[in-house]
Amino acid sequence: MGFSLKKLATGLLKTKENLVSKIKAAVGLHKKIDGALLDEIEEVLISSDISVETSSTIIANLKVMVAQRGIDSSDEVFQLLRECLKDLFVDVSTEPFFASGKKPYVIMIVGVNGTGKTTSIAKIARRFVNDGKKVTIAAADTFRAAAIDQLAIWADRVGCHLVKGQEGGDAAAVAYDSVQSAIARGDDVVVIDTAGRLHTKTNLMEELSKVKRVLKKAMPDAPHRTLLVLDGTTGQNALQQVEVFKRMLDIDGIIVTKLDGTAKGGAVFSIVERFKLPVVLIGIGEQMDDLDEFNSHDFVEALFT
Ligand SMILES: Nc1nc2c(ncn2[C@@H]2O[C@H](COP(=O)(O)OP(=O)(O)OP(=O)(O)O)[C@@H](O)[C@H]2O)c(=O)[nH]1
Ligand SMILES: [Mg+2]
Repeated sequence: MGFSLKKLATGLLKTKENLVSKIKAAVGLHKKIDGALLDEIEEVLISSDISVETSSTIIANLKVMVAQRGIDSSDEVFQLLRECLKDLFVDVSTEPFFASGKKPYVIMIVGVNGTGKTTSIAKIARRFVNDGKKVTIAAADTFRAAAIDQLAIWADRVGCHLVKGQEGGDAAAVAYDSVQSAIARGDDVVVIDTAGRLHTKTNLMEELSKVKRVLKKAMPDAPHRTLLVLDGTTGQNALQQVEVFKRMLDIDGIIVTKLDGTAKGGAVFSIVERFKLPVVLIGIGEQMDDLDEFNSHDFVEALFT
């Protein structure tokens, strides 16, 4: 499940360089694990866009580990830190994304504009199609004609159904139709694209809530996933987006895109630690196979090996 370690390490190279090289440098300057070394490591964590709060939690956990195990040589701090970072994910539930008992499996994708919603949808649809599934994608971003056209091009390339409406039309109606027609055709998966920007933020949240409500009329337990897309290059700023969307929409997982283009990948740790929301998928490039399931163990390993 998820990317190979090699591909992941290449995709995360910028974050890896930022985080791990600096920690190595700090460890090189201190023989023992003492307050000075831990302070330096904390600074490095913060500089890789792990929030101040999460960094301080990590260091506190690290201190406990050091004391409990009676470790004092700085060489070992690397291994302990790996464990501490992996521990951040233990309370967060994860279920495989590309397998579901639901038919159709309805996935609603939300997020502010430009974060990578539409291209992630194309990648998701392609993966399901490759797995032999019948897929419908819904152009419920009716705010811009270009958004509908972009999705239509992807549907064509990927080889899946497209349900769309008019520019300026009712997004909830498009979403409803997509599920109804997928049921009628016996499709396995429905992925719904939504607007990232409307005239106001309140409009956007109201529209997205309505899409969600109306979906239930087509299929009572839909959407089975409501995933928020975050642009990895925005680092910790993405935390505010989680805050807003989570409050309004009952988000059940996160997609972090563009991790290939940033040294701020440490933000992933803060998102999980603060909101206890699973990162379900990550994007590490623009090709179709550059989106895959997130695996916390591999994520940490790719950064540290
Ligand atoms: N390098 C890189 N680029 C990505 C990744 N994911 C998406 N992109 C790029 O990000 C840009 C924006 O992606 P879109 O999918 O159009 O974003 P959107 O959220 O649908 O945007 P709006 O419809 O304007 O709200 C595109 O140029 C994508 O190719 C990724 O994982 N890595
Ligand atoms: Mg889009």
